[in-house]
Amino acid sequence: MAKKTSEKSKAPAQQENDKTNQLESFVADSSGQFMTTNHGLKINDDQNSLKAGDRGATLLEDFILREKITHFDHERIPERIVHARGSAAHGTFKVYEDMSEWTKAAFLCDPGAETPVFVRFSTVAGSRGSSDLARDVRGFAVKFYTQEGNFDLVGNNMPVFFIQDAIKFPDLIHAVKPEPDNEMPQAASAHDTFWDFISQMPESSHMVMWAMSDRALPRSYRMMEGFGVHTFRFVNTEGVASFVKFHWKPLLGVHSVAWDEAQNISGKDPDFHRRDLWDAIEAGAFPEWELGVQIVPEADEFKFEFDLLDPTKLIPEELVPVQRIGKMTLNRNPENFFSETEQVAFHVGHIVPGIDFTNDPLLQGRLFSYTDTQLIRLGGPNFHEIPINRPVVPVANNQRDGYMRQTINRGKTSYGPNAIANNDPQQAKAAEGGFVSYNERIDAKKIRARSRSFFDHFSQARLFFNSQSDPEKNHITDALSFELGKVKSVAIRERMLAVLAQIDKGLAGEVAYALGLHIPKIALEDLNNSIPADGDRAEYASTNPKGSLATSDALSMAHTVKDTIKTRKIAILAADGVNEKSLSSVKDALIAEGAVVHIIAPKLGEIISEENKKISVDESLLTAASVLYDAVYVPAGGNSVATLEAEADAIHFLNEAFKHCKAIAADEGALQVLESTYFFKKLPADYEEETVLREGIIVGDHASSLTKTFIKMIGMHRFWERENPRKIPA
Ligand code: HDD
Repeated sequence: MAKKTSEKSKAPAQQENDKTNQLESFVADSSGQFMTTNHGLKINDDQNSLKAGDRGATLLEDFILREKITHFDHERIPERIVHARGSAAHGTFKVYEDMSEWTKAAFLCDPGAETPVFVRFSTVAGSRGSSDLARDVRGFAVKFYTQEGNFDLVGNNMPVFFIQDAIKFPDLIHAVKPEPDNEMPQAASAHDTFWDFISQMPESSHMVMWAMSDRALPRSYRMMEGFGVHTFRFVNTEGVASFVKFHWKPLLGVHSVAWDEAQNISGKDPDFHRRDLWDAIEAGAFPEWELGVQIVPEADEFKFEFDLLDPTKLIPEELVPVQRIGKMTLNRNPENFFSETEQVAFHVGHIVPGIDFTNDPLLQGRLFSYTDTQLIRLGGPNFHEIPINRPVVPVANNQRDGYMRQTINRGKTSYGPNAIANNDPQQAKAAEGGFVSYNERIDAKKIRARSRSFFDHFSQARLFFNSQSDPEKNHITDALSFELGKVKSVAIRERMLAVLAQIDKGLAGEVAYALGLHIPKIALEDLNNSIPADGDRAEYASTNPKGSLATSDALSMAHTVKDTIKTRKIAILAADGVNEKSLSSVKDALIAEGAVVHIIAPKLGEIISEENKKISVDESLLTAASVLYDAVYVPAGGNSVATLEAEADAIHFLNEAFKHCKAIAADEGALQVLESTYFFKKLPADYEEETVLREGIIVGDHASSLTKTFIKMIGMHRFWERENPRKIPA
């Protein structure tokens, strides 16, 4: 079991105060126990309420009924205003090398220390019950339970944000959430209010490019990058500070699904990402990320074309490489969704000595919001006492009372200074680990304004677009055409086209074509940020410099890890009469490489092979769908092949897998099945062995190189290049 593996690997001292053991003391297990009321009274009958006679009215006296119904009536808490839909897991983090040159954060200075973590992934806009596959930003929130208190890295799977100042956050969220009159659409940005807002917020341009890219459609939470977004500060023991951007790099690479596929998955399995994370951890295939940092010495603060404090900008990895400094492994699923995943409270303001804030105006506003929101969501100021939120180190202060207080504070004093209790609890000196804010010099006028260094709203949007592969660019064009196609107002569509024209005229032209519109001639000054300061809009004029970097490889998923099939889901289509060797040899080889293989047949139960062997079926063509798999294989066997060839659902399965650019393999004895598909006649005439890796389709002898090539193809994830030239109806 996953749980045992993670516990076994820990040193005994670590086990004593780590998070898993702390949580264990709160776990309730009712096996072998009598059922009781919440006050411990054994219940004799939980099937019938107390009545006046067996057909009589229910009596108010029935305290057992009342307790049960009252608790039930109050079981829901408000969902998060954003990031309501989420899934989480426990794990550990270890730094590779001592980082004390840059930071005194103890968990980053001791390669021997294993820090427990709890990580929650989420979508932003949808409600708790919405689909995992919405086109959306993904939250990537990590709680490190360090020996100096909790450090929360509350990031996203995209390195920038829509807005530069937190005062615009409620507007952004009101615009993207379902429209207030009819509560539509759910978990989607493809509607008028979102694009109305965005088209008047040129500062969103960069983030919009990310959100319209395939990054918004991850294949798995395990295959997403994470980013702290803001520039933070590292501070070392000498008090020397440097700027730092945090990254999470998934060891499985960064991969996405296609938009059409995402929409289908939303119907076939709206829990797709949740299930994927859960299943991988249960199977012991623990997801891993490396923590990366981009460090900029303070002296270099003004060395860049953009402002380090502007959260709509990233630092290109070409300018400041990402150093991989540690690894996070998720190795245990929560015991209880509500108590852990729902009640966890992250806060961007939970930092530890050695890490500090910058004056990024988005970060500064977040510092207020996260505690405030828990007061309503978790019902009061004691949410830090909920088991999942407790630090692993002792908590001692003079805060007292409040709803649902759990701690029984001993003694008379809840103030300081006090003489009665010798001034306990005491303040810690910096040398004793007391937190001291970075001594930043600030000499400024109090003013509502934005720095001119924030006004370049387009050059990094263009850098992102130009860095994409051709298929990725096509997907962005299609995504914008889809989203703006759902917008009813022509004026909003046109304004957005004018914004896109500032990023890339070709892109704007293609989207305009799809919308049946022309790009309007709107001057850059008129695309101003819509915050009028003293009515003087010119103060907020966007600028659009060229930008010195043409492309950045790190921004395209085309350059990601493509050499593993671990945890990939492969479908084998088969029916009675399948050739056992043709099926098993490929299946076994895939499993040996860490893939998950399902046999899909016309009906559930078993199929009988040519050799009269029973093979159990995992899914039927009715319960399965190609969108839930990464690749598909058709084994040989006369009757099986004849059945599949005549089975519309099997042919649809293959056509759809082709449409979504997945690897497809067939034993040469099953060629007939492929010949019945749409895509087969679309393959190039010169199609043969050498073109296999371009097209992602292989027909061969299961006993020769077929399996090896198929494994290589699956590792490549998708064959996006074939998407446009070989479009098929499916
Ligand atoms: Fe936020 C939740 C990430 C800007 C206000 N945010 C929340 C979560 C993530 C982020 C991952 C979910 C945490 C969880 O799983 O419980 N938020 C971000 C990032 C931002 C950002 C990366 C920009 C860089 N957020 C942001 C701003 C504000 C908020 C500017 C308000 C001024 N965020 C919240 C919140 C939430 C939240 C309302 C909702 C639930 C919660 O906090 O606990 O306070």
